Amino acid sequence: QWQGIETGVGNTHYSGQVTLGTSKSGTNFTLNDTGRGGHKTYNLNHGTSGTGSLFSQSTDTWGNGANSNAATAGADAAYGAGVTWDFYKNVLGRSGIRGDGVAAYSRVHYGNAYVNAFWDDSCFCMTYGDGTNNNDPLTSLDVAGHEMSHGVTAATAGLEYSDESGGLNEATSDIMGTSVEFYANNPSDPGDYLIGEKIDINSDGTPLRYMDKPSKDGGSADAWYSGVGNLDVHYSSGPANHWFYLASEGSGAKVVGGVSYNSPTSDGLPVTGIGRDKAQLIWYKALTTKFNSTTDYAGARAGTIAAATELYGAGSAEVNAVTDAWAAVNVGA
Ligand code: ASN
Ligand code: ZN
Ligand code: CA
Repeated sequence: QWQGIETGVGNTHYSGQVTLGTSKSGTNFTLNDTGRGGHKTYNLNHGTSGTGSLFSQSTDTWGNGANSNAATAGADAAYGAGVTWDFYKNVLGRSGIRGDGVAAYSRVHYGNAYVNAFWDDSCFCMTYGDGTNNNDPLTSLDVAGHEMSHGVTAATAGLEYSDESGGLNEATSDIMGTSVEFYANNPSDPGDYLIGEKIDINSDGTPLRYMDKPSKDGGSADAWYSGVGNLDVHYSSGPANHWFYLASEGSGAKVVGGVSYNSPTSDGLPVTGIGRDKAQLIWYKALTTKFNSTTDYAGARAGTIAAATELYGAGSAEVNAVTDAWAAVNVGA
């Protein structure tokens, strides 16, 4: 399944031991995944510009799981890019971020103790900081899937990164990043409806965001209100993240993969979930065929209902769940 000219072994920090697509260059191996559009992983070695150097070494075993080994973050990033590629290709039928079969590239060890990761459309590349004390690299699967999905949004709906469309842009990345994490089915980082639970970004073990009840992060909105678009986009994403959880799993208390969730509804009415696979397909179809740069929450409701109607038919359980989940986050007709 993991194609490349060579098949390497990655000893990652977050995802255990994984298989990586690599290449041979002279007597060295490189982190160049030719089976997935030619994705390359570079070591910025604490620089902040250019590409640094392509990971290259004499053996095809990368990293040792510890952050003191520079190739460990490289292995996590290469794995994250590979799983994200496979998710889009195998689940959604999209070949690469732009859909043209061409891979992005990734850079790790950006700056010094830099606590962020970011997608940049101008280089068509993905960059990861090393986190607090250079000890919590931002290279977990959900973060990788989140950031690279910003590229998919830019190549499709083009949701502007402000106001309600900005919240929908962020939510798209959380929805797809979580979907990537579930798709990987990796026992070291099982799928969940939490964002960034592996990277200890708050230095207290808590995740960055919670899709079942977004307000648990102290800033996100659980439901839409007039003015939600004035929040930071990582908080105005809340209602759409919550919609995704509710449409997938339904309301109330539930344990998924060993994690306990308890998702409230703003209208007090229950929502019956249709499962994550259908919810992510509906969101992706809406993103790629219904949304545009200025889509707001009302437009997201209309777009996802239209997408669900095309996929499953008018009056279907899926259309009802999509509609009920929007009502549950205070987005009505
Ligand atoms: N990690 C952040 C994000 O993807 C970077 C940013 O603020 N754009 O949202
Ligand atoms: Zn983002
Ligand atoms: Ca997660």
